[in-house]
Amino acid sequence: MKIGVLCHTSAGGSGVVATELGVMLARRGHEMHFVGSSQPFRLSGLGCMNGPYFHQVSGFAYALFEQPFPELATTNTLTEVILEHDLDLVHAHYAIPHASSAIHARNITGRTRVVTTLHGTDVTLVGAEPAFRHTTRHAIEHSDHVTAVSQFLADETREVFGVDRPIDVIHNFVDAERFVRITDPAVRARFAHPEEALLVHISNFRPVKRVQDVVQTFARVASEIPARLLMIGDGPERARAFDLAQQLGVIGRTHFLGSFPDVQTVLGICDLFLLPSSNESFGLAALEAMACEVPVVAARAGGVPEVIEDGVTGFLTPVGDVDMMADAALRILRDRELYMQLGTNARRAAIERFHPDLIVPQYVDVYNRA
Ligand code: GMT
Repeated sequence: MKIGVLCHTSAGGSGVVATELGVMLARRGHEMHFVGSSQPFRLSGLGCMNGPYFHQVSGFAYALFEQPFPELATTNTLTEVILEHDLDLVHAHYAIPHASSAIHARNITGRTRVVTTLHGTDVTLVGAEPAFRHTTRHAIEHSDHVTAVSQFLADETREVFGVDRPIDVIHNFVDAERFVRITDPAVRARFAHPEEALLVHISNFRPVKRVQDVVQTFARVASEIPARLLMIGDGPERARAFDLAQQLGVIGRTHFLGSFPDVQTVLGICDLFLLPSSNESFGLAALEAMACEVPVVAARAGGVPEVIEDGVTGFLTPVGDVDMMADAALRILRDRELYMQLGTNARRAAIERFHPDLIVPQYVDVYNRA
């Protein structure tokens, strides 16, 4: 099949899923064409001889315009790609603006079909805002096919937008060959002493991620056992998290590593992943940790219980309860047998429930139906 892909290109789960899926489909012989203002964050280094191909959106600045029109420019470039490459369909990741642009390009060309995947904040946060609710609802209603990354998100979409259309639930997946435990002590020694527990958090540091809960939880853990924290990612809450780590006296043991695409080079040395989000449609970063045999302590929010089984692959705690989160973390880190068991279970779940060989064919099936 010839497939166009629209996604957010900066660091973020939906762009990561779009990229990983595009790469998997290219390896399976599909012709993948990404269209965007810049190359997706994780795409460099992952492609192969057969793509995915990347088409840069061409913009046009004109003094009369108060703001550029990125959606129209995307629609226009996508239209060119549909016509030049005779695309069978466009897969839009995130309802707005991508599904809207794809629908517009479909209407212009009178060809192609639009499959939209809802990822989370496009429904729970941004799309539900009065500023976007009509355009988001239109994008969901007028896509040829809609998928959601969790049952929670599919249900939430129907409730928030009152839409009554089929939404296929297709969970996210993880490449379990790339995301593995790293046993080389030299890699771990770059971040922690052998006796220290290594905790990690990865996100785009938006308010919904509650990164201050990560720091508070870590401070409680570090007051009981030798430990370090890796904070991977960047975003508006980073400075507040940094200040809090200073206030709580744990800045010397907290490493803000910034944002980088190949997180598997670090995840596999960690002992525990913290995910305290107030809402999370799925929690892809937690799944990537699980594949690396890293147990997760997460807030019981949104679709997270569809990924993490409480007491089996990690622990779930109420949103905002940092004491409980720290207790759960300490329970795991103090009990070697429990830690090993949870880590083993986590990787097994990642392989048995979220392997690309299980998930990618579900998308191909949706494409065929569309
Ligand atoms: O994590 C984010 O806030 C980024 C966001 C995105 O759209 O890029 O992530 C959402 O999509 C991911 C991939 O499907 C999910 O794993 C995340 O749970 C979801 N984030 C939220 O629901 C907050």
